[in-house]
Amino acid sequence: MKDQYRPQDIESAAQARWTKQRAFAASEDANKPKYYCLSMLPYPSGKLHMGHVRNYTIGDVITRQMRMRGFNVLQPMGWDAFGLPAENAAMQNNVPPAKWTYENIAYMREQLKALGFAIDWERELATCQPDYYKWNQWFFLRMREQGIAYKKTGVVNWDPVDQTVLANEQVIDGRGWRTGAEVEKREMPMYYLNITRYADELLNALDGLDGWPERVKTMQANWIGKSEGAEIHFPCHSFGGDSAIKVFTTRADTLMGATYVAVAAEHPLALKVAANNSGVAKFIEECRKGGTTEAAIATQEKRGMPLGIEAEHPLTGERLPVWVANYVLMNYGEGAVMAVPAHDERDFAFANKYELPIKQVVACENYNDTEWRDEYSDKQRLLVNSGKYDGLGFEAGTDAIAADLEAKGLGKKRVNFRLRDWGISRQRFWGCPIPLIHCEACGEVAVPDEQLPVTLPEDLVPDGSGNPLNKCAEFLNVKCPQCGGDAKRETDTMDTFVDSSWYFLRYTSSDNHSAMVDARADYWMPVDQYIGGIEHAILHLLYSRFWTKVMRDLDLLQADEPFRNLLTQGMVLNHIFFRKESAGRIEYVPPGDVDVEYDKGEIVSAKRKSDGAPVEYDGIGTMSKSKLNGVDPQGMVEQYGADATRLFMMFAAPPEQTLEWSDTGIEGAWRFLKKVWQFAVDNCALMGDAKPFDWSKASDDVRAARRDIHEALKQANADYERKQFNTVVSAAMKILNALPKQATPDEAALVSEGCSILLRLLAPITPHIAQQLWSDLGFGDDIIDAAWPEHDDAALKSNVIELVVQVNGKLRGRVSVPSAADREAIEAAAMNDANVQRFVEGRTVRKVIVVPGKLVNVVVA
Ligand code: ANZ
Ligand code: ZN
Repeated sequence: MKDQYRPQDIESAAQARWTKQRAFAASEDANKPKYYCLSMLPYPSGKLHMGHVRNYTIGDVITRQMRMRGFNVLQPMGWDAFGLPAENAAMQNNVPPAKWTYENIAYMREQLKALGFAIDWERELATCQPDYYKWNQWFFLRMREQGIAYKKTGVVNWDPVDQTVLANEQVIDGRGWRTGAEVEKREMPMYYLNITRYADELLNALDGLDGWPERVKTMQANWIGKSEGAEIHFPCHSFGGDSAIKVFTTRADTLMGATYVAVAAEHPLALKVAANNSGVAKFIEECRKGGTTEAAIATQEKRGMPLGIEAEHPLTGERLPVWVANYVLMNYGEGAVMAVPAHDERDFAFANKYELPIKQVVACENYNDTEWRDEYSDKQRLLVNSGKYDGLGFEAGTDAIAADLEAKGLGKKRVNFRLRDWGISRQRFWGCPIPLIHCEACGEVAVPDEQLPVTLPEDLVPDGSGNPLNKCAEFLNVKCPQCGGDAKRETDTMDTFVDSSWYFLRYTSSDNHSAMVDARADYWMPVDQYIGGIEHAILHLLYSRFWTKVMRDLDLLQADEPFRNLLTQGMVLNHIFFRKESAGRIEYVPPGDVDVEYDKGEIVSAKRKSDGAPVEYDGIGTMSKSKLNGVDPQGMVEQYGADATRLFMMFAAPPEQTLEWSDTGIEGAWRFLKKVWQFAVDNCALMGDAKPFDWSKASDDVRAARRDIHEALKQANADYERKQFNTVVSAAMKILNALPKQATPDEAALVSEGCSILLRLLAPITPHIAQQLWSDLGFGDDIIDAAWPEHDDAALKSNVIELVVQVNGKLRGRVSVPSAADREAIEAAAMNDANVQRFVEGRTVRKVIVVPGKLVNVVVA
């Protein structure tokens, strides 16, 4: 073996070996338990960042350990390759998004390979490949047949200067990101997926996801937002006929306190009034400009206008004024509310502002109708001023009122969800084309299955003036599949969340060109461990769950849920330095270009290396491009090797916590690996001579060292189980420390066993060095095929025990004695202890009490 640890050599050798062996090519094997380990696929932005490295190292550690534990493991990788950044880069550099994307993929693939991940590259996919997105299109058509994909008018952001639709992230403070023009809302027909059909299942099934973090489940539950309440109709004859204003309420019990009805600005009734009322029209126009997020609406000043029409109270027939109000959301419930100002804070503020009547219907002492108190909306109180419903509580009151409404045909109990259907149409180029054709004679026609995929031209360069597909005759012009006449292709593409909603299924059947997935999906699904960022806690995970359930219902899959266990890794952080330029502009300085002075672990001063001038410290934060505090993993791998990089990542923090970048950390990792290497070099010959050994005949020292090793192993295995890889690394360090540095021939067996445990424990984390030493030391050819080490219970039994020594019942010392020691030997050891002697000196020992295995009490007078 080589004297020096040189990661550059051994890492590429190990990687070449695995590639040649197709070591990580997974195949379905009914005789082994399967384990599907998946990390979220990266967006091919150009190069890997530290967050990727951390994510994929966690996944790889799990993958490799499960493999050594005898599981049939699949760890695939792919590219979330459609999306906006490729279009932006295309505009900047005048290259087609396809070229930019495929080049990035090629570079990042090599980066991943250099990190030594145990990936089955034969299943690699990129979502921008026709072979992949063909199945988006195929499945979209199946969903359309089922009514799960349907068309309705939606609102988009429109840049009037560039004449283009903007994604939400391209709208900054209400203006287009490129033109700075005020963004308009435009209505256009779009496709939606009926995820709300699955709302109940998506919510209820969260209970079964034991392997998911509670907080992610809570976020999903809140997003789905189930409310139990009632739908109530307020008859309104202003526009003739029998129409009624429908509202959704969670407080039907307070119906007798309703004093007005309020509708959203976009509500059809408001629009009808606006047609002949310029004041109302103006108000609606203003509301449209305001923020549309729930948070913005909750905090903005409540404003409204009377519509000049009335509605009837469904139980009393009383006439109530109808208002339009900016605090009513069009896309929640019915887009209208029954206002109960006495018991709803928003209605209360509104009624006070516009002097609308307030009628208390829930018992509260000292009710004051000008000062809101939270107890006014308390559900634990009884109804008052509500006629026959007086004295009823929230539930009984709701039931009674709902029953009376139902009898009159004016309402019923109902559940409402916050979740909206998923709008998937994007008026963008770099995405999966929606497979539809517009024919003047036949209308909207599906592209026949045998004509799929509808391929996106890979040579177009967007120029900022909308979707280039609209100007591409070759793409646009087709024959109608129904009548054969001239027709036009749909140019909208799908939301890129579609691509990532089922990629994990395609991996299982990636070479099947005649089906979206096949029976292999049932072998591998569900994913046993999914690893990724918390930023995907809601949408990506919810869409994937939904998509999986739809595929199940269309008999393509058996699984109900895609991901059995979810690990959300913490962010990678680094220091942030900056200085203020003369114009007050902030200039960030990369931490690598800063010399810092510490005092008691705190940064007290910092200077820029390149010019020696002072810089200010802004604390620690997520590595980000804008703050220039990212560290490029490439440099780290080149300098220290993949193993040291991986080791540092795993040692610095448990996977779910934030990880603070540190130069000393990576150096520490590197030094530890050098020590392991040195230990192997020093003891190589000795280990070659190691023979099977009867541990019961070992010396005390050997037994003590072996106990330490097996104790560390036991701890490490428990830590692997709970994915605390940082303490696995500590255990490996303990084992190295427990091994004699200059071992004697007597210790050959100990060193050999300890080293083989150490290498196998480290193999998932630092696979290259583990492989090299495993074979150099003659343990075997391939450590990836070695059995996972389990501790020996017998080794944990101590042959030395520690006893507490008391003098007159007070703790005065501790002594170690062989576990087989008799009374006299124990007594002698206790009396020999220096501290005990101090307390006994000059006194008469009356008696010595020995409690075997526990303590010795010396009684003195
Ligand atoms: C009368 C009432 C009385 C209400 C009361 C509350 C308290 P969650 O729990 O989030 O589902 N609401 C209904 N539709 C709305 C819309 N489109 N925009 C704004 N607010 C709307 O909230 C349901 C409650 O939010 C409903 O119950 C309704 O006000 C309001 F003492 O109706 B409530
Ligand atoms: Zn036609």
